[in-house]
Amino acid sequence: MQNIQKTDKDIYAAILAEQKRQSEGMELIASENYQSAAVLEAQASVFANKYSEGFPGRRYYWGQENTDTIEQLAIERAKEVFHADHANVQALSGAAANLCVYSALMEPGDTVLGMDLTHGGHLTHGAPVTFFSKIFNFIRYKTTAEGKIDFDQVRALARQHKPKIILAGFSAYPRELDYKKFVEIANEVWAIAFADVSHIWWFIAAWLLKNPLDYGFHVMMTTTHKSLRGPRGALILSKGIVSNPLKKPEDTIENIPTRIDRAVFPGMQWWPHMNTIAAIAVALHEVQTPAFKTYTQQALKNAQVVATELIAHGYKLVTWWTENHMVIIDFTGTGIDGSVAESTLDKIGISTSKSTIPDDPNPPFRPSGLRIGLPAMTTRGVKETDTKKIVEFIDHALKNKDDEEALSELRNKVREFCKDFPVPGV
Ligand code: DSN
Repeated sequence: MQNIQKTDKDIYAAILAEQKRQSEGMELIASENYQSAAVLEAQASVFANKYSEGFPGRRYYWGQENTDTIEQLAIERAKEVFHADHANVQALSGAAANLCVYSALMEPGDTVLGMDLTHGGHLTHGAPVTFFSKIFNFIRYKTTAEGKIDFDQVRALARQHKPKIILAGFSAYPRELDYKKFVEIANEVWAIAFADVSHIWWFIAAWLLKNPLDYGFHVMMTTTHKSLRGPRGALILSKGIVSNPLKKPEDTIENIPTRIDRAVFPGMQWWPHMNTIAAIAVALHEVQTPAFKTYTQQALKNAQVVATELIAHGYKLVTWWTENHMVIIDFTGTGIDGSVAESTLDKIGISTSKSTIPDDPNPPFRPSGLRIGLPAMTTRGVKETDTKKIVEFIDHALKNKDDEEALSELRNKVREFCKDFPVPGV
């Protein structure tokens, strides 16, 4: 950073301060992770200088021989990793990608059946506060009181509302999804099956969780900055000929890839960020290494150690287990809520995120749950024994939440612990 240091002291100071914050703190927000030095280099490359609207071989400006190379590599790598017939790598984020998928496959007013935000779904799956929900009609399925998806309800809502899209995907759900059941229901009502696997795609890439595209899903989306450890962007992946869910002869499934590309450009986004696409290609290359598989296996072990240890310390968990990288503590009846837990842990340098639980008796800004995720700390090298220590830090902090002295002592211990686990790229 010699150049920023010389030209912009304020931003340089802020970058150093953020490096210190990240290094001295423990990142347990389930959607956060660290990009490798190679990914950061690709993002900071000269591809940031180029306008490249269009797709490889079909651009509007000249000088695209190198942008075509990187985008084609990103596409080919994404298709290989995800068993997809088509990949669009241009979406600027997960939210933009979801909007592109909706607009590619539906008309305004059409219906999407997705998971309720307060039961683990995502804002962009139709939360009433979003602009998306003014354009499309979102119907929401929920989980049972035990926290698992209620497929009887999914089927009943699908029969009643005849959605164009049935969406499987979540932001706070610690279990694997039953894609076969989703596809059965989608086929029954002639809906497109769309999976948002942003949180879990790394397990899919490493064959630790099922790939929705192998189970008859038509479209799948993932962000690239969570477990992929790539830049902030998204991939939209789809299959070739599977069935004809849109019913009109001109709308065969072969058109889904074309519709998605058109929805991204010229429909919604116009200019791709080529430096981001270069970094996505680098991250996808990293995913294809044996080290990445070892990383995902370790993350799963770490998350399961957190679940076991929290239960041993007397905590209640949504579904009492995890099959992915996240654990959700249910604080109901304990006199504490997710918001208090989040701010208490922040005081000792541990970042987590409050979360609703199924049928949460509390409002969303003060929900009863806390989501803890292991992707970032696993990237920094924590193993099972370290993970047990992390649970002890959490437990001590929550049991001493009003004791500032105890919290300050714990803050120092967390800082010491973090010294053994450096942040990549710092
Ligand atoms: N912000 C992400 C999460 O925490 O799940 C989702 O976009």
